[in-house]
Amino acid sequence: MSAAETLTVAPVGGPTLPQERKLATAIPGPKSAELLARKSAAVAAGVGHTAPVHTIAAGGGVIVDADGNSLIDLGSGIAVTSVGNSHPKVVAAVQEQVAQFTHTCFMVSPYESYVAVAEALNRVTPGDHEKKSALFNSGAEAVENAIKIARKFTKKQAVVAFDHGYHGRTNLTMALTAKAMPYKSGFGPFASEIYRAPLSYPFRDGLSGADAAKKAISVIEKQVGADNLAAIIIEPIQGEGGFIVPADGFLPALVEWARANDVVFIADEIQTGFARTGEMFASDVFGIVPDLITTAKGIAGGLPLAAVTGRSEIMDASHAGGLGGTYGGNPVACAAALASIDVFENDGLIERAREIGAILTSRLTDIQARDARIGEVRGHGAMIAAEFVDPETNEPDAALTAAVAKACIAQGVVVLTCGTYGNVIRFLPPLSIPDALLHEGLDVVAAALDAA
Ligand code: PLZ
Repeated sequence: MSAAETLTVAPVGGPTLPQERKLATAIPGPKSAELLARKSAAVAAGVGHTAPVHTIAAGGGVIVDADGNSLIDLGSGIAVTSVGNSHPKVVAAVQEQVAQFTHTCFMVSPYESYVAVAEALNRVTPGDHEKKSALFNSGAEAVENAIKIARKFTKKQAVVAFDHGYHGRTNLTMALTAKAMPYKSGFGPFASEIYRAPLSYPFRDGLSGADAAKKAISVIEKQVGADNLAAIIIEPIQGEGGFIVPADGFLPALVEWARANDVVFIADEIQTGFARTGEMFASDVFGIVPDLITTAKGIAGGLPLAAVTGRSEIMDASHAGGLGGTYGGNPVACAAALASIDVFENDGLIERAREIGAILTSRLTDIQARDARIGEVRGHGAMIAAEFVDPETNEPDAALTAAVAKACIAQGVVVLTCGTYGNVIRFLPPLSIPDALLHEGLDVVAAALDAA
């Protein structure tokens, strides 16, 4: 039985929802419109939304709204519900834990599930060296802590991030993030000692991995200096930046340079982690072993949890009390993570991500073959994107991208855009989506592009 079949017949929670696209009303329907009116009256304007719906249930490959619409989910709440929404094993683990105790603060009186999550992360992350982990609440918090840990270990301060990189919305992570609008504009001043290097972006720079790495290393050596540099942080495949897959050899060359220069190499796998790319981690796709790895999103089936995992000597450099937080490694989130990691490892989800990737890639390249406005289809596993361009000039076409995404949502298919130039549609379906629903979602995308 495939992973998708297992999940669609599961006995509890969201996955028992009918796996269908159904439009009962226009989107938004009246109940969704009512919630959105309350939202604009009560919720800060800075908190946006992609699909104008009042969600009441989700599971398998659908999101159901209060008006009776059933939308195909091709975004997984930004790569979070990879195991599927309300996966039965996650639901059971959470219910059991929530009835036992909800919180003690791990720094006050420790509990087993936190330790078990750390052990699992030390085991499943790339490399067979001795590792340790620390748990946090959000991706941004994990990134902040990875930087703290690297600085403490190296006794150096500078950090290099890359063009198109995304690392979060807190002050330090805004500084690491490349794109001004909407993430940084007006929110400065930003943390100091953050520098930016050029990325390998084969579709736009035409460089080999070796040449792109040479260029990046030259910028780092000339503008920062290895003696000042604590860490390099990079998403092995960029997420918000546009699902940019670096050319072969780029990441290994950076890792090699970092190791030779006592610079901590941090892979931000918050979006790429946990089977998403058809490997447990994207670092495995490129054959690299990072010193530290940040994880979040897919780790706990929708509950807030994040982690930093890495070489024991680096992780142990911080003094006792230097790392932590009230909620980091909350027991309910840890129970969800243990259940999710069990599903990733034992229910064929890596294989399923590859199957989904094969469908996405073949369908999107078919569309590209008859429509030159798709400049590139790229990604790995169930993390695939299409970059939209003006076919004459290759210039990014953000207006077309926005129009296609909007039309898809109106037709009951939730897609997410991304990219520095806003001209990429990314596909991140839950790994529990049935094939038929994925195909139907892509039919809608193709029709929306034809009509645009
Ligand atoms: N690092 C690589 O993808 C989160 C953010 C969406 P948090 N990406 C989605 C938005 O508009 O806020 C992300 C990521 C990578 C860090 C983060 C930050 O993770 O859990 O959102 O803090």
